[in-house]
Amino acid sequence: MERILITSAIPYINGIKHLGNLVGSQLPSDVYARYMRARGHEVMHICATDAHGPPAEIAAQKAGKPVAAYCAEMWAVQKDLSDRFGLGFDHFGRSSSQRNHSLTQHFAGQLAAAGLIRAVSERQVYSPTDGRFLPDRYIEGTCPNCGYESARGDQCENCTKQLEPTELIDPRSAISGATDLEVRETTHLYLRQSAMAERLEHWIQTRTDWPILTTSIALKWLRDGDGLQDRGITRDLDWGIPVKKGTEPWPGMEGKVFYVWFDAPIEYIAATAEWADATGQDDAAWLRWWRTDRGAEDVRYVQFMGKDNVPFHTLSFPVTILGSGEPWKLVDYIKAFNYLTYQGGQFSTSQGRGVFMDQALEVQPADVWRWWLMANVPESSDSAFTWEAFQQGVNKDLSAVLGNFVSRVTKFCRARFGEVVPEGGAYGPAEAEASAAIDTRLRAYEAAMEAMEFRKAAGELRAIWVLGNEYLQTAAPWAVFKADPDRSAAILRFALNLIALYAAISAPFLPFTAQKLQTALNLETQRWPGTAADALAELAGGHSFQVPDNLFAKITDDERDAWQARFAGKRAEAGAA
Ligand code: B3M
Ligand code: ZN
Repeated sequence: MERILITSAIPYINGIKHLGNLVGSQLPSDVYARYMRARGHEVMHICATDAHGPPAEIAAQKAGKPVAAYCAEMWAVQKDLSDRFGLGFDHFGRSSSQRNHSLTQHFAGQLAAAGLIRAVSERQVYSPTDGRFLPDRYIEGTCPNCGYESARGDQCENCTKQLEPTELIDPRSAISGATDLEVRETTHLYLRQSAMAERLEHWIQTRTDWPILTTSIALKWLRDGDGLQDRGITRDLDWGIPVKKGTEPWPGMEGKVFYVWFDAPIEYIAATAEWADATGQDDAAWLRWWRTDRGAEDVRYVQFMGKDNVPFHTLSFPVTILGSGEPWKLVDYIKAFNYLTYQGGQFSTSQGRGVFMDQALEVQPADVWRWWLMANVPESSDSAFTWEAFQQGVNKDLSAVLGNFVSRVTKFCRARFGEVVPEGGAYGPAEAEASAAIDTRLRAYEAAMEAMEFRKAAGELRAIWVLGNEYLQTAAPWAVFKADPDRSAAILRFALNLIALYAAISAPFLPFTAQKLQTALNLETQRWPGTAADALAELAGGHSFQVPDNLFAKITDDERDAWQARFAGKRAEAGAA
């Protein structure tokens, strides 16, 4: 038994996440966590909302709410959706927690003591009317390139040109519309990442088991251009974690907060502490996951994220960890994902393009989405969501294969033998052959899951479902029933055992369906199968069951077209900022 710490990139608080976000970290992380738990490992599975940064402030302002209240509300919305998608985190925290305040300030203090922080004086736009410095995206004006009147200080949304706030014509504050903007001096703290470049490169080079996608992104940022840049870790904002040196004030830094990307990964640790608090445990309970001097030396730590998050997890966060000089756990393996595209374009939160988590559940149950998304997870390259592909995948794999198998077996059994595992007959060569084939696939499925090759794993799982259908088709219990009812009984007993096996091994991908099957079969626990032959002899004759409701409805062409039309445009502003 191993101890495995699993974290998923923490989604920004501003708005409901789309399916591209979901499949890029939280969903695969859940599938992996469920699998590892099912294999008997001790798992700590952590996620949270990323509560800070200008997007949170802007979204709150749009919603006309104080930012803390807005974040509390959106946290509840995201937590609810996370539950409804079956994402089984041990704790779904928030980066604005008191734990994260303390830990972030603690790390900053440690880094300062190690000489890894320097103060830099900068010139930045200040708005006397608003009484604050304005981040680039809080400044609006006319685009010098295309004349668009609501261009932002960092980029023009209309022509996509990257801008400096000083290039805008007639600049104004996006908060108040004030035009009396001026440039003022302000001091910020910089993390001396450059001083850690060699240590980082050595650490990355020795991670020989990392996937190429992760290592190549990390090394690119480490070596390209001028190498690893020092990074500003403070901002002139109201909303965020106040800059402190541990518990002490930081002279000159009054009224400033830490940069969102400084405190967000620390929330992985803080959320584990929040978990201990929420479950009434002491510090030792979470430190044994995070401190190698407090029991975490044998923990394997795996992170899940989209590829755009890789630099922050291979460079910035490790600088924080290593630079602290304390024995915090470093990540052992980073699983990064490419992008899912939507109908030939991009999923986009800002443009409301694609399908969002709440909408998805209005048209299909969570397991259907979980299956399709994981069977098409953008692992080695981007992958494409289209409504045609979704319809095809769902109908073929779930409805025609798994759903159909369960329905035929349970209904035929009920009709001929009642809702009870039939007793007569014995397994013969057909069952031995099916067991052997399933065994081979099962081991391949396990190997793919261990290696976090989820697309391949989904393929193996599908192949195991298919083997059941093929067995049933050939054994044909309905055809032999009249002449040889005992043989028919043995076939159904084997097939009902297959359903129990499917419940166990499908649970990481289809937790709700697995639960339904488990209930229908009156199984108390879901045990991971050893050999297929053993597993398929587990349910003995006489064990009662109930025919479950149809597991998956076939998606009709009309439904597909209706959804495609419904999700063709921009989502109405419902929490999406
Ligand atoms: N919130 C970006 C994202 O959701 C960011 C991840 C933080 S992980 C510490 O993609
Ligand atoms: Zn423009």
